[in-house]
Amino acid sequence: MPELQIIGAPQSNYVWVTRIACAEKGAPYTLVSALPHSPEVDAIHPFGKIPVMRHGDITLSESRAICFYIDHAFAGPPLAPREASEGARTEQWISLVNTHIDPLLVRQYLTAYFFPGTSDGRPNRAVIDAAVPKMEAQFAVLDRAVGKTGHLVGEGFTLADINLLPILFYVDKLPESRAMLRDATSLNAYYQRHVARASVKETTPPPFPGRSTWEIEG
Ligand SMILES: N[C@@H](CCC(=O)N[C@@H](CS)C(=O)NCC(=O)O)C(=O)O
Repeated sequence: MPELQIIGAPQSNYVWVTRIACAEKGAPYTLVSALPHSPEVDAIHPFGKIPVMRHGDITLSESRAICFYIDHAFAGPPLAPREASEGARTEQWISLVNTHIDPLLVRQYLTAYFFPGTSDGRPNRAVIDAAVPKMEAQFAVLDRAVGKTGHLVGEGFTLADINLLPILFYVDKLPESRAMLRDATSLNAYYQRHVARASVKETTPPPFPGRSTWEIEG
């Protein structure tokens, strides 16, 4: 079998999702380090985003498509239920995480800390302060969602959980969101339990170059 390559930067939550998927399936892969809009990424993603994937003649962009491929091309436990309603609920949560949770928690809030774009390089308080009330509402939704079974869908660990965990890892490192996570009892228990999974631990990215830790204190 040809080598499976996941191409992107390990700190990207979407790259991390595909790597957890590989680890859960037991699919061997090589992480090829590349930034968005680099030639190797632009050759595969029409808008230059990471991750992209190469497996022999097969190239793919978009984390959802890559995870579908990993789930169906390799042996190992299914990453999404094959039964219609639970499978659809998994897609629903992947979509909710990618279209609501990621834009607020990652693109807006986390970026205001790690890539603030301020003249002095300090966190962008205006962006953070605007995000906080909306974040509180999202934490409440997630807390309720995992309260019953400790998973986003049914009784098992699925691609829905895989999509959420990297985001929770990052919000656990920043002051306002860490406090919200700790206050959301069910979500915090869910996070602490699943962040200890081997597939998550073995793929956890190092801090951005030039930083020694992910943590930022308030
Ligand atoms: N819908 C894409 C989103 C990927 C994405 O936004 N990746 C970010 C890094 S986490 C990126 O490449 N950003 C560069 C850009 O937007 O130009 C997926 O699921 O793979």
